[in-house]
This record gives sequence, C-alpha cells and structure tokens, in this order.
Amino acid sequence: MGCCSIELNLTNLILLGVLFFIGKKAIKFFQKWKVEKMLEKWDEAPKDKLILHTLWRCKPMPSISPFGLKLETYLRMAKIPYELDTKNPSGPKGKLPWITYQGVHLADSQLCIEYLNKKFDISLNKSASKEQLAAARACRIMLEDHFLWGLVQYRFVDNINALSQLMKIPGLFKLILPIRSYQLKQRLVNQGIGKHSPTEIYQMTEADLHTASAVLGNKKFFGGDEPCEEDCALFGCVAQAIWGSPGSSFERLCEGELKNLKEYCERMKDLYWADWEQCRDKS
Ligand SMILES: N[C@@H](CCC(=O)N[C@@H](CS)C(=O)NCC(=O)O)C(=O)O
Repeated sequence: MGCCSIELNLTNLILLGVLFFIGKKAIKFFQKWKVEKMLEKWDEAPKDKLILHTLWRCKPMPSISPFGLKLETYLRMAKIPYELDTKNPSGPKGKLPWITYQGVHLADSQLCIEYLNKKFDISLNKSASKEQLAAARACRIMLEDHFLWGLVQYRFVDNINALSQLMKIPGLFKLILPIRSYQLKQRLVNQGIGKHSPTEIYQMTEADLHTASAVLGNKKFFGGDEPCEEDCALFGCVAQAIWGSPGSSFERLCEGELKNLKEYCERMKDLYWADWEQCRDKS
C-alpha cells in the first residue's frame, strides 16, 4: 500500500511537471501569436508617419519610463514629427518603447536612435568634444544599466502602491501589482544587485547620481553648451529621480547636494518640453 502510494505520488509529480511544461509552452506560444497579430495591425499604419509606442502619460511627468522619455526627447531634439501610441506600449521584444516607421517595427530606444540617425541623416553631436561625448556615453550606460536598478527597487519593491498612483493603473490591473513586484524582485536578484540589502542598493545607485553630477559639473548639458545625443538618455534617467520617484533619496539628492542635475533637467525641459504640463495626466 505504502509503496503504491509513493508510485502514485511520483506519477502525479511527473504529470504535474508535464502539465507545467506544456502550460509554459502554451503561454509562450500565445504571447508570440499576440505580438504577431499586433504587429500585423501596425503594418497597416501610414508609411509616412513615425509612431512612437510607449507608456501612457503619467501624473508627475509625461513618461515614467526612462527609455520612453529618452526616445521621445530624442525625436524632439532631432525635430522628427511623431505620433504617440499608448495602446500597444510593449513591442516585438516585449519591452517599451518601440517605433513603427515605413513598415518597419523596431524595439530598443538606442537601436531606434541609431536607425533614425541614419534614416534622417541626423547628427546631434556636432558641438561636443570627443571627451564630452565619451563621458556622456559612460554616464548613460551607468544610469541606464546600473542606476535603473535602484529605481526598480524603489518603485517596484519598496513603494509598489505609490506606483499605481503615479501611473494611474486601472482598478483590476492593481491586483497584479504584487505579482509584478515579485517578478522585478527576482530580476534584481538575477542581475546580482538584488542580493544586497535595500540600503546597500540605494547607496550604490545614489553614487551613480553623484558621478553624473560630477561629470556634468558647471556645464549646461553633458554635451557642453549645447545638448548632444546622449543628453536625451541622461535626461530620461535623471528626470525619473527628480519627478518620477517622490519621497526617494534620489529626489532629495537632486533637490539638494546635486542640484546641478535638477537645473540641468529644467534646462532640457525648457528646451524640448514646452508642453510638459499638457503632457502630464492630471485627471
Ligand atoms: N534597452 C531597452 C530597455 C527598455 C526597457 O527595459 N523598458 C522597460 C520599461 S522602462 C520595459 O519594457 N520593461 C518591461 C519588462 O521588462 O518586462 C531600451 O533602451 O529601450
């Protein structure tokens, strides 16, 4: 009897494993199919229009996605007309932002910028020195690939309920916030930084803001007197510290000790976001 029940449990376990495997495959298949259908719809978009697919407008600022704000700021810097789509924010790689232009769907803010530079023969780096460009690139990678995790810790792990107000997440979707928080906590661990305590994560990422502030120094922009291409990304990230993470140590730093970062963001805002207030969802 005992032996039989072990056999039964084992069989059940195997069955459960098989079901789990099939379930995972089915979900992946369904997600792929959904993306393909969505892209087919956008294949029909007018060829002369550039469509920026990104997050919907948020309360404190036009986008609480650093990459969304980066790409939209780039389009404004490069004077490329665009139309916003916030119904399909996630694109072919499951991330936002992405663009549709002349039947091409392209994901990743940096790849989009490089593609559009070629397509429209744009160079936003004419007035910056080689050293300024190199320092700006290093800062961009530091903020996008390291500071970002501090922001994730703050928004998704430590203040998930505040996020639902920043983003105006509709009723039912609020129910999945704890799952999203868990997923992102796992991502922090997989990245490595999540193995540290929150205090350590904040110390490490606050140091990124100190570094960016030191590199900026007394300059108006990271590109010097004029913004360079990297400024769109740097603005996209630093603006999140200032307007997109209320109550955080990032915000406090930019309001105080690192106020050159706030002044910098105000300059970028004045230059490219005259309609900033209209682009906030104040409803
Ligand atoms: N390297 C990408 C990063 C894009 C990215 O991570 N976007 C976030 C929003 S800020 C996203 O889509 N996250 C959803 C997810 O990873 O599941 C870019 O520059 O566009």
